[in-house]
Amino acid sequence: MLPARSQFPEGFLFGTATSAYQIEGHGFGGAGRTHWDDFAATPGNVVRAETGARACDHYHRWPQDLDLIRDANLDAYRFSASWARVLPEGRGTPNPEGLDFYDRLVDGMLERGLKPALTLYHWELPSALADLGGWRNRDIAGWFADYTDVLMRRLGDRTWSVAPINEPWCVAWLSHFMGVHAPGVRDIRAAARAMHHVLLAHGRAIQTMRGLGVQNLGAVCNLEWADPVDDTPEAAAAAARYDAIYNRWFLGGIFNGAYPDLALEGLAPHLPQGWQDDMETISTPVDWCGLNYYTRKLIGPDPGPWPHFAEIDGPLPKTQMGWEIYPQGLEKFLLRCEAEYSRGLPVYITENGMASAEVPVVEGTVDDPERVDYLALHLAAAQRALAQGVNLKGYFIWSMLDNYEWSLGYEKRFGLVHVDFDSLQRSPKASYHALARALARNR
Ligand code: IFM
Repeated sequence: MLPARSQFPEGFLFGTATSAYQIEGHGFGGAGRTHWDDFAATPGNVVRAETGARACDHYHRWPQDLDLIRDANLDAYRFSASWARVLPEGRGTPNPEGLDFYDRLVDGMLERGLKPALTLYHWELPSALADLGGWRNRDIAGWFADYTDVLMRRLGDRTWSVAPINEPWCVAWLSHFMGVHAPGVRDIRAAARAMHHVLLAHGRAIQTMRGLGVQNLGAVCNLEWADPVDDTPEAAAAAARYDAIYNRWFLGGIFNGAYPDLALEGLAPHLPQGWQDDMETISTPVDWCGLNYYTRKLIGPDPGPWPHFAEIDGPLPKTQMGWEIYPQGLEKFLLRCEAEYSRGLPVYITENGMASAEVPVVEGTVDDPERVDYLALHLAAAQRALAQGVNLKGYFIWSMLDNYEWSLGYEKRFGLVHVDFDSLQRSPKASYHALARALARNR
């Protein structure tokens, strides 16, 4: 059972999150090509070579989707804008239809009493900028600031909050070192540069929005708790290195203006010259900190080149993603964040949720008790952190709709609402109904 709204502090926000490429249908409305279209068109990168061309067709069905969010008794909707929908070439002439779309979408949220929580970049880089080196090219910070300016001149008077970049670890490490996401590069020098440029772009966007007077600006990082696989000093060192690269690099850069030594030991030789001079821009003050949390990893040493760590399959129950369910990690991160990074700023859990296997729709709904359990366990972790003094202000569930799970295509289902990807019919799952009951305001 999910805890009721009344079991959280007055004003605690509940929301749900999605992203543009995963739900909108990128083939509509004059959006430009993105590196995800290119990545998916390359054999072996994405399950069944699926793309976001149609996705959930949210581009045309957004009124229905916003109604569903309102009717779940949620307070806020975390969504992203697509850079290539706003600027099809990444720079230059905006696409008026794209700007109109986001304009209507934000108004649609306000009309339904939902707070618009905007993310400027959730991974679909315009191909024209990928051609120029994408996140490897330092100029991306300026291109991103210009895009921010175009979009926020249009929306900035009505957004409730804005975060420049969703999950910088995925933009940089997952995509340029592990090669799992677009552009599918596996190269330490590219990774180091992307790790730095993604934060420089974040800082430039914050400064641009401050200049425009846009309110309530934050940063959203994804975190994974790292536990050593055994009691050896080698495993402890490997887990600490994993933690430095995955978690501490981004929070450290944004909130403390410093990168962790354990990550610099391998990345510093590959960073652009004079990177230290950018730390002031990167740590431009923000108003809140967003944490995306799903799982932990068991880490052991690896004899290969730096960073000398390997992920080891863990023993805990897992979601459809193969991710261990470990709510304790969320509590520990909230405490760490408060003590070492956000230090009293409002903190939001900006993503948490699970994928579960497809279950047939029966009488308009889907039975997903495992999702209710997962959410209840993580909400309990959030309550424990609140009781220990963390300035936690809200919780967003990933995701509203089943959607395009990147290189895993459409078969990993994270939604509170089931989507039939043939008919595009939406069917609220049992977890959606449980949430609506728990969040009802006058129970
Ligand atoms: O689907 C993704 C989302 O795009 C970013 N955060 C994690 C989710 C689940 O993998």
